Amino acid sequence: SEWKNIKDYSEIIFERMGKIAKITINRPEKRNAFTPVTVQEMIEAFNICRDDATIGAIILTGQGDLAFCSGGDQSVRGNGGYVGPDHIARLNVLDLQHLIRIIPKPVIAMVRGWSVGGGNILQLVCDLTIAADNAQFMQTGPKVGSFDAGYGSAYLARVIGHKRAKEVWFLCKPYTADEAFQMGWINKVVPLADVEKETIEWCNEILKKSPTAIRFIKAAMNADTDGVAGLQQLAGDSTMLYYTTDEGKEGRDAFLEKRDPDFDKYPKFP
Ligand code: 2NE
Repeated sequence: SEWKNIKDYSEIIFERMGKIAKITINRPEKRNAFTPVTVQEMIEAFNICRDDATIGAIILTGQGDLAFCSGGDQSVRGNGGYVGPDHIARLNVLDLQHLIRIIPKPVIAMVRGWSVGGGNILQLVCDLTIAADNAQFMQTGPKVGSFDAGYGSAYLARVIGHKRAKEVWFLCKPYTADEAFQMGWINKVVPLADVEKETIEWCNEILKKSPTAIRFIKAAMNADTDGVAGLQQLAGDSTMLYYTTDEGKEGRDAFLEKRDPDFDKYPKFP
């Protein structure tokens, strides 16, 4: 089996192989730096994955061996954000971070080469990260006049600890794949030639598990770290399940039939 194109885009590649989707940032000449267009295309592709019941896992990666993503394209950075064809300066990568967090399917970052700046935050917000042994991880914000004080800082501190997270941001130094692994920043390091095979194996292992169980585990961890917004996701998943029960349907049916609901017949679990 091989990757099959799902939809054509200008700055990403969007493919699938069976139940696994792969979104590839395709600007290797810029170390896969993203523009508002790249981000908008990724948002659309992730939403397609979200709605497609036949997709169970999503890989996010960058084209080529040199970089996963080098963050926002500094050549289109304008006054207040990154500027696309609509001439509006925006930070739409924050919407993408949030989407990766809330999409109820596992998202796995596959990192070859540099993972830098806003690109490294995309790696961070993915559920799991498999890195090639040539991967390097770095935040550059304070060097290039930028910062991510959201997931990029507060959530990074949850993942690697406060001292380490401050070190990453204050010094802006690169970390090898092995160092990132030691910090708990990423899940596994494999030889460059094996990284896609390994990532697909992890996807296939997850795909054998109950998708609803995976969904709730992801939502529960978000609830713990994302406050009311995280709780909303877990609550929404509960509502979804409740809507599938006879008890939930009785409430809807009684309303539509203009009668009192009879909830007595449903079990009251301990
Ligand atoms: C990524 C890195 C370390 C790679 O270094 P190297 O030596 O392998 O490649 P080189 O020669 O620096 O890059 C190759 C080409 O890609 C461009 C370069 O300018 C160069 O172009 P040419 O000279 O060949 O024309 N390029 C690389 N990264 C780019 C970028 N982000 N924007 C525009 N062009 C880029 C090295 O390239 C590097 O350090 N890149 C910059 C990393 C960076 O500072 N990113 C922005 C962080 S801020 C951010 O992402 C952000 C945020 O903080 C908050 C919200 C949203 C975004």
